[in-house]
Amino acid sequence: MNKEAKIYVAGHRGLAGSALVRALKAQGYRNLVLRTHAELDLTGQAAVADFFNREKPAYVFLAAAKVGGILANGTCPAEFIRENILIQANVIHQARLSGVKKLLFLGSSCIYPRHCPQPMREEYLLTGPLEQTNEAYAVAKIAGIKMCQAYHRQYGANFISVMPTNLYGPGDSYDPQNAHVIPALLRKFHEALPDKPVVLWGTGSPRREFLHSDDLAGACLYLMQVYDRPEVINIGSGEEVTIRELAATIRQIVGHRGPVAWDKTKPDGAPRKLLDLSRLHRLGWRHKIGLKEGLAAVYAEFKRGNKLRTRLFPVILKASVNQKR
Ligand code: GFB
Repeated sequence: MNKEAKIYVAGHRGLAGSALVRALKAQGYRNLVLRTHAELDLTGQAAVADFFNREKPAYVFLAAAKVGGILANGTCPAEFIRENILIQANVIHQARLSGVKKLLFLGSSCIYPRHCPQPMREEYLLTGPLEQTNEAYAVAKIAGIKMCQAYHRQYGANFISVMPTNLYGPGDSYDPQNAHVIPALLRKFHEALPDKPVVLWGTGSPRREFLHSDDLAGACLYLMQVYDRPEVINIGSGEEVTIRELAATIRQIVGHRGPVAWDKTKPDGAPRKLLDLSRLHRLGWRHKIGLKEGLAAVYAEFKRGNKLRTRLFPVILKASVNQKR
């Protein structure tokens, strides 16, 4: 990828996509093509075909997806499977038709079987049943991987797939019901009242590996330069904690002193999802941002965003009152 190459980042407002744009700009890539959801609905076949015919990007980072935490996955499986399959099918197919030189597809560590040996090696894909809480999302992501591999085999397309572990970072969703665990806990502890327990979900015993989105973006740019094989490649930190340990760390960062309760009627999800990173490390990439450091930075960003919202709120309110007049 030279610095003038036309690069399309699909999903540039999301957690992964926004980090990719920051990393590309920081490395001097000047010719980025970006479209918001309102400008281009990636589930629409004709609109995506038209976009690729007009823009003809040379490189594509496919970071657009419908994503959410454990509860969102459980309550809206139809949306997760439909939207993700449509987005992937449209973007991957049109990328091939319009002559894209290389495409990087972002999968997820939930593609591996629920009872996968740990750490999870790339070759364990499709060796056992999936975790139920996010099966629809995982099946869609597996379809995306298989589509990249099929286009590689049949057409010689240089389409690669990466499997990130659980991500966190700036610009995440903080929706209490739909968010992933890190933004959900940051918000819960931040908004907690001193005498009421903060209610967390499940038993706290599942283990998760977390990676900052800026590290993910660094790895993706690196792999775009050095990796051309159809086999999937894991991206993670190797840093694993239990949800209980994660909660204790976040509680400390936020400075919360009140009680914590665990709602065991909510699902735990996969007991463990630690990625094997041998392939990535052999290629010469390692993460830089430690979990505690990353969490503190994200909490600082969350507080800045909150302040901004509180400051803007009276202005927005006044404007809407004025509009009604
Ligand atoms: O991040 P998370 O929603 O998704 O939840 P998964 C991780 C763990 O945190 C689960 C627990 O064991 C939750 O029960 N948890 C505790 C909480 N309190 C909370 C809370 O307030 N909110 C949330 N969200 N969790 C996702 C998949 O699985 O992983 C996605 O559903 C995707 O499809 C993503 O693959 C990477 O790690 O369980």
